[in-house]
Amino acid sequence: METKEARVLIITIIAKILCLAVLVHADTDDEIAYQTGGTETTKFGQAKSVRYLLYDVNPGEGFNLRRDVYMRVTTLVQELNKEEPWVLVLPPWGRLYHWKSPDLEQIKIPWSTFFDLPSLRQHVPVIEFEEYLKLRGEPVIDEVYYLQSFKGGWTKWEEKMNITECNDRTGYVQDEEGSWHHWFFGYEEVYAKKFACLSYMGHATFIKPFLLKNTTGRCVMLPRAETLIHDHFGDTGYWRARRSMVFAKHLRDIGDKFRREFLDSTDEEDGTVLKDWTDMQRKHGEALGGPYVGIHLRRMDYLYAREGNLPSLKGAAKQVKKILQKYALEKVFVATDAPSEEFEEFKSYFKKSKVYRFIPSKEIKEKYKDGGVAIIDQWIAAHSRYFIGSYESTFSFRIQEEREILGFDHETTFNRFCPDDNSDCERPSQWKIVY
Ligand SMILES: Nc1nc2c(ncn2[C@@H]2O[C@H](COP(=O)(O)OP(=O)(O)O)[C@@H](O)[C@H]2O)c(=O)[nH]1
Ligand SMILES: [Mg+2]
Repeated sequence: METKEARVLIITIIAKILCLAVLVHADTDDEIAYQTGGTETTKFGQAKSVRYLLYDVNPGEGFNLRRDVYMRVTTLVQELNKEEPWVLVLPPWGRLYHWKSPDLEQIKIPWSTFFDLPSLRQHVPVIEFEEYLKLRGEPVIDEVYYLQSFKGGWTKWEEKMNITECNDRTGYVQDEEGSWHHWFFGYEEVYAKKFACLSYMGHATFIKPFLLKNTTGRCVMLPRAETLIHDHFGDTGYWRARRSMVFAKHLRDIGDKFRREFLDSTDEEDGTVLKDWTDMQRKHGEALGGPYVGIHLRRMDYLYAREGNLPSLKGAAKQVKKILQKYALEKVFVATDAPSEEFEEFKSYFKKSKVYRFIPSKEIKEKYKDGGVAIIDQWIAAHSRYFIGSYESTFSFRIQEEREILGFDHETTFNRFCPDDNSDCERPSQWKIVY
């Protein structure tokens, strides 16, 4: 009798401790946000609270390299989730060097402006920064590790990391109470509790043990995440991440409308109907594309940055005309960052063919900003029968990847403009999709 009572008592105590443990962990209601749904979760494991990974990229980097960094970070998040639940906090978009449109406030832009979040979530758990702030109930980031390269460069590549002093000015400043302040995407109220510089040479997942064992904060931020390199560039994992980065529907719709109205291009006729990315696996050549040549004519800072590797406007027109003839096409769609005078000059070299550029309405520009307009350009260019990109432009690379996903023949995708004095220039590398 006594022993039975004692047993009941012990069981009750254990149950209470377990309950308490869960309560202690669930200090905010964020666990609730990540229930997978359904009531059939009967297995009891150790209750682990969700942790958050936030990152940022070197302020000088453009939109399309940032997309690549996102992919590397998702590889890390996937690996972390094999051990305990981690959610990726999406760094708000803003203050990009190329986003120069006057009268537009281009900060604190959520990812949903540009990408389809449900699609991203089919790859890794993600939330917007503002959602994180709401869930957390306090504008705090627990630990910040500013990634930097090892001082003095390197002669031998090896994976290593070390908390060291900061090589450069980081922009993070500490107040009297010990809190750290920074631009933090324009959220002035946000502060960090801890800050350190982390010299790093390695793949993205090399930091995993450090995050699991050496950090305890609920939210860890990694500025300069471009320091993390791809674990496996171009493999199935790379392409899963890439495929999950589906553009927001409102942007695709605008691009599709333009294709229909000006370029005689519809998905049904062109073989480019989009499916849920997890079910979509199209063979090369299944996509035909709309009856137009799509080009990405990178100008502006590239005229200096890639001097000697870009054609003149006249030279570019000449190369396009050759393709129009070869494929018996009459229309050209131009995605470009060129000012209108340059576009007009380019257009003037065509006598018979029609040359189009997407010009956003005031409303579209205000709603979707320079970033959204650039995506619409990428979307339309990606659906062309034949694409020509600009030398070493990540903007062009992302279009080529989009075409790989859609199922175009390589011949029509991996092409670039040659400089005027070398019409036989090297073709871009062919990063073919794998499933
Ligand atoms: N709308 C539009 N913007 C462009 C185009 N090309 C470049 N840009 C802008 O310039 C930026 C170029 O930076 P980035 O994305 O890093 O590509 P990269 O510099 O060409 O490798 C883009 O993100 C756009 O903001 C274009 O064809 N159309
Ligand atoms: Mg760039």
